[in-house]
Amino acid sequence: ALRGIRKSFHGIQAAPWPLRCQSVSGAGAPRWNDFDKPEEFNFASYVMDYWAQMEQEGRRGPNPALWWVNSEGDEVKWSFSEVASLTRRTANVFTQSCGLQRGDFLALILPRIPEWWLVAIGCIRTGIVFMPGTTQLKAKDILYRLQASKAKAVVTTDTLAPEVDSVASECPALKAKLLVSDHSRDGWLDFHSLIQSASPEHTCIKSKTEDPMAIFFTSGTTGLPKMAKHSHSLALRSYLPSCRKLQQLKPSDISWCPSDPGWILAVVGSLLEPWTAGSTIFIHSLPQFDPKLMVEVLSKYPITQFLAAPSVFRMILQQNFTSLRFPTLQHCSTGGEALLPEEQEKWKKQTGLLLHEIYGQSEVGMSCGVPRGTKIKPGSMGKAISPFDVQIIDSKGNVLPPNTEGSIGIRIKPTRPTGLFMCYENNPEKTAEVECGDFYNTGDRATMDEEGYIWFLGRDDDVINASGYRIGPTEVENALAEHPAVKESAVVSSPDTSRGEVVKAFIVLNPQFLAHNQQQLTKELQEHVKAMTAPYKYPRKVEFIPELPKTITGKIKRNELRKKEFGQM
Ligand code: BCO
Repeated sequence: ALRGIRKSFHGIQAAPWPLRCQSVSGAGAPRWNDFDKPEEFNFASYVMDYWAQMEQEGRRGPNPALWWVNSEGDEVKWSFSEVASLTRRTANVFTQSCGLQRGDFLALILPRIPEWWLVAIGCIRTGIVFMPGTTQLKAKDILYRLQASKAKAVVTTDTLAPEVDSVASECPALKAKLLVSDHSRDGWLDFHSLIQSASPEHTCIKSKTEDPMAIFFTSGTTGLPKMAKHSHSLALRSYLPSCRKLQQLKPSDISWCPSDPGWILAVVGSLLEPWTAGSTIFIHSLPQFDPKLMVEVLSKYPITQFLAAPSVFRMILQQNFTSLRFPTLQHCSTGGEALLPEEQEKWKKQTGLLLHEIYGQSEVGMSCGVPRGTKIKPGSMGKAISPFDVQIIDSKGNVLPPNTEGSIGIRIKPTRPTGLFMCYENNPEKTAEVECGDFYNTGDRATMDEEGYIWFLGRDDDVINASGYRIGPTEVENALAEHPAVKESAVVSSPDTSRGEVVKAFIVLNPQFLAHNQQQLTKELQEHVKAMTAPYKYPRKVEFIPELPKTITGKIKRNELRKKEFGQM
C-alpha cells in the first residue's frame, strides 16, 4: 500500500488556502469555555484548515502533521496543508465519484495507514458519518455493521475486500466500495487513482455541532453490538479548555497512540486531540503487536507523548528490559481498562515517567482522567473532565456519598454535555435503558473519594474488558454455538496477569465429542471463534463442564461462574 501512497501522492501540493477559516482561535487559545456549545462546529474547517493557514503564515514549526512509518523503513510525512488538500480531494471523491451525500454512513475499516486519516477528515468535510471498525472484523461482523447501519459505502484494503464481497449482495444500501491498494479489484473503486484526479478545491459543510459525525459499534451483555452515534461535539470537546489541560499537547509535540483506528481511543488520541493542538500524529503500521518493537520505536523516533491501553504498558514491562529510558518521551497516558497501582509504580521506576490514567467508553470518549501536572493517586482513574459531571449513582440515579460503591453516571439532565454520544442509532430501547434519572449510566462500578478521584471496581453486567476490548459474552457464545461439539456455553471474564482480564468459555459438549482430546478440542474451538468473529474475542481459557449453572427459569448464572474465576466464591 505504501508504494501506492508514494506513487499516488507524489507531487500533490496543497492548494493555496483562501483565508476562509471560520475560527482563528485554534487549540492554543480556545475561544469557548467548557460549557459553551456553539451552534456550528466542524473539525476540518475549524482545526485542520486553521493549522494549514498557520503553516502558510509561518506560524507553526516545521514538524509534519502526520508522520507514518513501518518496519521496512518506508515513511510518509504530510504537513497540515497537505492533509488539508488531500482531505478536500477525498471529500470530492466521496461526493463526486461515489455519489455520497451528507448524512450517509460509511464503514471505515483500514489498518494504521495514512489513508485512514484522509477518509475520516474527508467524511467530516462532507458530513458523511464514518463508522470506524477494527481490521480484525470478519465477514459476519461486517455484514452486521453494513446491514444495521444501511451503510452506503465501505473503505478497506485487499485483506478485507473479499470478506466484504462475500456479504455485499445482502447489503442493498451499499453503493460504493473503495479499495486502498496498489491493485485493482472488480467492483471496487480505486481510492488512490480517484484521489489523484480529484480536485483539491472543496467547500467544507457548515455542520451543526449536534449533527452526526461518527458511529462506534459497542458490545453489551446481550444482543449484537449497539451503534453509539456521536455528533461533531465529540470533536468540539477536544477543543475545550478542560480537554486541552489533560495532555497539554503543543504544536511541537509528536504524539503516538498505537490503538487500532477502529476504536474511539484512537479517534480521540490519534486524531482529534493531537491535531486540535497542532501536534504531529505519529503512526507506526504495527501489523502485529510486538512490545519489543514498541520500545524500539519509542527509542528511535522523537516521540514526546504516548497514549496506549494498560495492557500495552503491562506487556512492555513484562519483557523485563534492563533499561527503559526514552530520550524524548515526556508524557504517558493510558486508558481502555483498569491499571494496577504496581504497574504504574513499575513504569515510573523503569522509565522515570508518570503514567496518567484516562477513563472513557465508546459512548463518552474520555470522561475522567489525570491531567498532566496534577496529583496521581495510584489505582484511581482520576477526576471528571469538565463539562462532564461524573457522579457515583445508585440504581435510581441518586448521587451517592463519597467512598460508596455505585455506578459511574454522567449527568445528562438538564443539559446533555458536549462530547457525550447522541443515542444508540435505531435503538431507542437501549438508549433509554442506559438513562438513569438525570444520568447516563456507564455500567461501570466505582467509588469516588472526597477529592473527586474515581476508583474503578468493575462492570455491573456481563461485559468483559479483555486487554482494553469490550466484549459481549453472547457474541462469543453465538460463535461457539456454531461448532458441532458445543451443546451450550457460558462466556465470562477471567483474571489474567498480562491482559487484566481474558475471555473464558465454559462449554458443555455434545455427547459424541465427550471422548475427544480436550486440548485439541480447545485449540479447534479457539480457531473456530477466531474464524467466525473478530479474533480478539476468542476464549483464551476454555473449561469443559458437564452442565452450566442455571436459575429455575433456565437462565445461565454467568455471575456465579465469573465470581469463581475471581476467587470470590
Ligand atoms: O494472542 P493470539 O496470537 O492467540 O491471538 C491474537 C492474534 O494473533 C489473533 N489475530 C489477530 N488478527 C487475526 C488473528 N487471528 C486470525 N486472523 C486474524 N486476522 O487474534 C488475537 C487478537 O488479540 P489481540 O488483539 O489482543 O492481540 P495482541 O497481539 O495480543 O495485542 C495485545 C494488545 C494489548 C496490543 C491488544 O490487546 C490491544 O490493542 N489492546 C487495546 C485495545 C484498545 O485500544 N482499546 C481501547 C478501546 S476504546 C476505549 O476503551 C475507550 C477509552 C477512551
